[in-house]
This record gives sequence, C-alpha cells and structure tokens, in this order.
Amino acid sequence: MRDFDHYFIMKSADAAEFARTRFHLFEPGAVLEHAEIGDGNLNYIFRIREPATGKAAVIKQAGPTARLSDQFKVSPDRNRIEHDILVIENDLAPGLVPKVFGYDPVMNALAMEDLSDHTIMRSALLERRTFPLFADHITTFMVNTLLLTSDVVMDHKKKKETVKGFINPDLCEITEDLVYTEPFNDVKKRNDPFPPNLDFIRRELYEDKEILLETAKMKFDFFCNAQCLVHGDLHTGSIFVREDSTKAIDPEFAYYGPAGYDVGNVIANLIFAWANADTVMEQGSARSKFTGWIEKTIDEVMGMFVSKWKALWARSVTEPTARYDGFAEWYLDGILRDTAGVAGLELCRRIVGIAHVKDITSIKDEAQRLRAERLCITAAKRCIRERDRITTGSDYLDVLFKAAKKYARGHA
Ligand code: SR1
Ligand code: MG
Repeated sequence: MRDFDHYFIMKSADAAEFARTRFHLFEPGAVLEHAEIGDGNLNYIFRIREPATGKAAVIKQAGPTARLSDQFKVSPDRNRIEHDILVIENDLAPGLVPKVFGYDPVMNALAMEDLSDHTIMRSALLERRTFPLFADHITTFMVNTLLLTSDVVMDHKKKKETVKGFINPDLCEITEDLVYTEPFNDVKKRNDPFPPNLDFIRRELYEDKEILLETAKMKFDFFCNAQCLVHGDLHTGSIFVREDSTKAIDPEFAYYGPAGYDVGNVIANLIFAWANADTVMEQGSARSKFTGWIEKTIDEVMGMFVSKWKALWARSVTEPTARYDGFAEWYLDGILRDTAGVAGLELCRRIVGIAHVKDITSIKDEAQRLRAERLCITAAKRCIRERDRITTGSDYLDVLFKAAKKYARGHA
C-alpha cells in the first residue's frame, strides 16, 4: 500500500487507493473500479467507482508538464488554484460547478464530484444536442463569479489578498502565448495551421498590421487588468451539460483578469459549433433547428448576461464611487468590448495554434474545413476590429451571417 507522502504521477489503481486512504471517500474494504479518463491538454483524470453502491468520485492530478506537449512546463500548483476557485465558485454560483471533496498538496491532486451523468458540451453539440437552460445557467455563473469578486463589490483589501492566491504565472503565460500572441505571430514556431489554409492565415492574420496592433492592446489588458476572478478557460470543453444542469469545470487557468475573457470564450465556442453545423450538415430542418438554437443561445447569453449583471450590480455595489452617474454603463461597456475582442482571439487561436477544437478538426472534407476556418477567422477579425461596437446578440449574429455569406457552402 502506498502512503502518498511524495509526489509521483499516479496510475488509476493508485488513484483509487488515494481516494480511499487520503480522502476517505470509500470504505477500507470497498471493491473499486478505476480508469484514467482524461482527454484534455493538461492533467490526469481518474474516475473511481464502487459498483456495489454506485458511489463514485473523480481524482484530478496535475503533472509537471502539459499532456499536449512537454514544451509547456506548468506548475502543479494549478491544482491548488483549481481547488480554491471551485470553493469560491460553489459559494457564489451554487450548483453550477462540481463539488470538491479536498485537495492534496503533496500529490497535487484534487478530489471532486463525479459528473458522468453529464456530457462535455463540445461533444454534445457535435451530436447536435441542445440545452434549453444553458444560457440561463452560464450567465448566472458568469455574472455571480465575475461581479462578486470585483472591486465593485469586494472589500478592497480582501480582494488584494484574494488576488495573491490566484497569481498563476505559468498558466497565464500559456494564454498570453497561445491566445494573444502566436495566432498572429508564429514567434515560437509551434503553430499548427491546416496546411491548405496557410496562405490565407498568413495574409489575413500574420500580415494584417491593424489586427496585430489590436491584439497587442488586448494582451496588455490581459497582463494588467486584475478586474475580477475569471475562470480563464471557459470553452465548451470546460462545460459539462445535461438537459437540466450545467457545470463549469476545469478552472485551473483562473486568475484575476478581465471579465470579458470568460464571456468571450463562451461566445466564440458557440460560434465554432455553429460553423461546424452550418458547414457540415445537409441543408434542411435538422440543420436550421440546430443552428437556430445556437443563434438563440448566443442572443440569450448576451442578453441575460447584461440584464443579470445590471440587476446584481444594483443589489450588491459597495464601492461608493461606482454609484456615480454613468459609471455602471462605462464599466459594463468595457466588459462587452473585451468580450468581443476575446471572442475574436479565441476563434483565431483554435484554428491557427497548437490547441485545436474538434468542431474544426473533425471536418474531414478539405473544402468544408477551409470554409469553416475562413468563416471563423473572418468573423474573428471583425470582432477584434469592431469590439467597441459589437455588444448584443444581434451584433454577433450579424458578424456570423455576413462571414458565412462571404464563404458560401462549397465555395471556400
Ligand atoms: C498547453 S494547454 C493548451 C490549451 O488547453 C487548455 O484547455 C487551454 O485552453 C490552453 O490554452
Ligand atoms: Mg481544460
């Protein structure tokens, strides 16, 4: 039997033993099933289950490098950050994140609720499943966790203490490189564009000086704007869904940054799902029903985000200067501007950079993949350039429809 008093990368049998002895999640004699189920870019995820009782839990362990590539040396402390933010998010947005059972700083491992009755949203969307409560759930999650951790509401000294606990240099560096820099400047020579689209990417991104300048401005906002505690990686692969439930998972990229980072990620990843369906599905009612649901969801996410933000703001502002006339509008306008800019960055980086999304890579036909990529990059550029003006659901749909029209199906 291992005593887990020094760090090593566990196998699933170790994780079962660890769940039992370290967190007492199972009785000493319990017969356990165990498997490593992680398919993300960074960590090892073990599902431990006792068939006799149906009891189950997940152990998530951080390794010293990313699974995607050992070029990324990432502090295992990210698991402590994930634990700490899940505790905060559970408090601010109950039911919208997995419950955590504990964290072990030696093994850099976290124990949490098993969510195998949910599906990763990206996979569910590729199966054309729809989730009527998603917009409502995700906007409650974002508004509560973002606004209530900001200086608008928090005691400023306590907020500064909290910022200290979420200094996350390694994972922020990944975002600074992969989201803000490399899609537009392959400075580390590790981009992974679809080869037939390389000329387009070179012309539209690497050589577009106006876009380069705008991305630099946004990068400095990501460096410097400790606005609130952001999830930091809120794409559809970090969201578990069920018809009646939504759970934001994997907040290891959390840090104090711009609120629009989270909202922009949600919007961009809905756009990926739309681009996939609009490109790949046969024309007809199934396609319009699915794309129509995504359009409605984009519209609802933006609408509900703004209305819930205003309502919570009115109930919870504590900072006196934030009550001055015009301040609430100025503050929210800034978040909406960042949302559009980040949506544009996320759309580019998943196509050009090393960390792709299945919505695009699963498209096998070359012409279709080119069309989906170009549509997304065209929409992205407008989101970046016009981020001051793209604020509502209808604005995003206008961006999307115009980009889709430019690249009509079959004519990439
Ligand atoms: C090296 S990690 C690559 C990407 O995977 C994570 O989910 C984040 O999105 C990160 O940018
Ligand atoms: Mg992740």
